[in-house]
Amino acid sequence: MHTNVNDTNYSYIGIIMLACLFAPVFVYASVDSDADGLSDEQEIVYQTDPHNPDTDGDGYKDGEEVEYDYSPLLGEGKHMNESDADKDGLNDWLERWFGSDMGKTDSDGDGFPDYDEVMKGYSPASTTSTRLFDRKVVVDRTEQRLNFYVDGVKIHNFPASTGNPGTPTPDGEYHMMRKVAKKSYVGPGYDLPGVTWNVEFSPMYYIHTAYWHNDFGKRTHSHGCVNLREDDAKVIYEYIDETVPIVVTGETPAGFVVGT
Ligand SMILES: [Ca+2]
Ligand SMILES: [Ca+2]
Ligand SMILES: [Ca+2]
Ligand SMILES: [Ca+2]
Repeated sequence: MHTNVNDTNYSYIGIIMLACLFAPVFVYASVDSDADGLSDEQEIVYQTDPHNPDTDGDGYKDGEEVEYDYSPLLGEGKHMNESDADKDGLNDWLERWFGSDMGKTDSDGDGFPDYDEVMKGYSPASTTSTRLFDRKVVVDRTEQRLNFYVDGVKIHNFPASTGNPGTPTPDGEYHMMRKVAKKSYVGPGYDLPGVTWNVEFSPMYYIHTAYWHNDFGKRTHSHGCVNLREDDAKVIYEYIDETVPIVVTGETPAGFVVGT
């Protein structure tokens, strides 16, 4: 007996059709071992347990938590922006936004920490040396806060004290003119030596520390400068440069205190 040519062709076609039918399943299937809505690969990204549908044991599945920006690691109704799994200063929500690894402090392995790269406007997920992200400082006089934005996202929200009603911090858009690590402020009725982390943004107007009070975020307290806590002022001093707009907005509280 000889094999019918047509039969042979049909069986080849059948095999090819079967292969086409199953190939996508084998190639694209994403395994979710614990059926919590996150694939095993995503569980690596979110630092969760791929074999426990509720990693933090708070009654909500890992996948549900991530979908609504809750942390699958912390429980207690905490959001992703309150979790920093690798403790590198960039919370989990920001790591997802900037595409960096929630479990690594130097995601792209270029020697520069994720946090430093983001604060300087570079991508923490790519070794490209081009600055990718716009940055901005916004001083909100109404709320008495200083916010630091990268790529339109608020990285820091520091309590501040701006100028009192009689000597308000002037509104407008500025840029850093110079930095001075330590300087004295002397004027009518005040003599303040050894003030740290000074960033001049308009002639005679600075962002700086203020060791003589602790009213940051609560009330105005200056002759026009923007007062910050020591650690916060140091962050601004370290990461700001001439390319970062400093925008002063809002209204100076008439009664000195926020909300008045
Ligand atoms: Ca899973
Ligand atoms: Ca959970
Ligand atoms: Ca982090
Ligand atoms: Ca890096």
